[in-house]
Amino acid sequence: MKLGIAIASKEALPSAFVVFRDDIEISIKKAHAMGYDGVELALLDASQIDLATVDPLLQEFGLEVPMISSGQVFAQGGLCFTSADKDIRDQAVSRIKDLIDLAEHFGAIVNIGRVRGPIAPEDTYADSEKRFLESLDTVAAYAEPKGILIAVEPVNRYEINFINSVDEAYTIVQKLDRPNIKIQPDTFHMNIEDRCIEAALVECIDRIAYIHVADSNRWAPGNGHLNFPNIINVLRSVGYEGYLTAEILAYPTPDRAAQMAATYLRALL
Ligand code: LER
Ligand code: MN
Repeated sequence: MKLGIAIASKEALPSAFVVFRDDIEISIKKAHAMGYDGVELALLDASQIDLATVDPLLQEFGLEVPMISSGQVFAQGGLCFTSADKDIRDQAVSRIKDLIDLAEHFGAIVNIGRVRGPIAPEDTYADSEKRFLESLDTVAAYAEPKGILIAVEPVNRYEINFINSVDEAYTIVQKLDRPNIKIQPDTFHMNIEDRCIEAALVECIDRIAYIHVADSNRWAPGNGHLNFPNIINVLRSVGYEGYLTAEILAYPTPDRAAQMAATYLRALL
């Protein structure tokens, strides 16, 4: 397993949930110094990344970009896959396609988190799910010939009312015959939504491509009551070789949070 850390630019929306919010050069240098293998880029749109700047830095510090996350696409303008407004769905799909093009450059996975959209009060689960699946199918079909995986992230009920548990995500993505659609569990959300974190990870392992790690209080792993030694042993036993990426509150400071996560997780790996 490899270690990642979620980062965004200084201009990122407050809702971008990352540890480092800084010049990408500074974040890459720090991530390398702390022992991370990769940086997850939280983006509003693909134009935020200047490859002429980023590529040499990644090469110099030996880091990968394993994931491009898309939460800000929803947070900024409410663009999402469940919207009853076709124009909003089309804009969300188009923004994700741009992120897929960028992901192809890095060989990164593209995350579908809050951009999946909520179930609106006037809407039904069935209609929302149908629109979500149509959009997901479109972006996965676009990503497939590029060799890019799309990872649907279950997010807890206090943030969104659709696809909360890993079980629910698994059941929904099985409805499409697309092997490049995966699931991206986040241990913080799983602690709220899943009956048993370890059991859900084992049951859904064939679809799990990437994992966000945070403790029960969303601090760096090791600061709450999740049993990370056990979670990591279970993942190892089922052959998981992907990323564990720290997506944690930047407490007490971004540097301290990032270093605590790296030190604690590296010792377990
Ligand atoms: C995104 O990865 C996530 O976990 C969300 O909770 C951010 O709001
Ligand atoms: Mn997450």
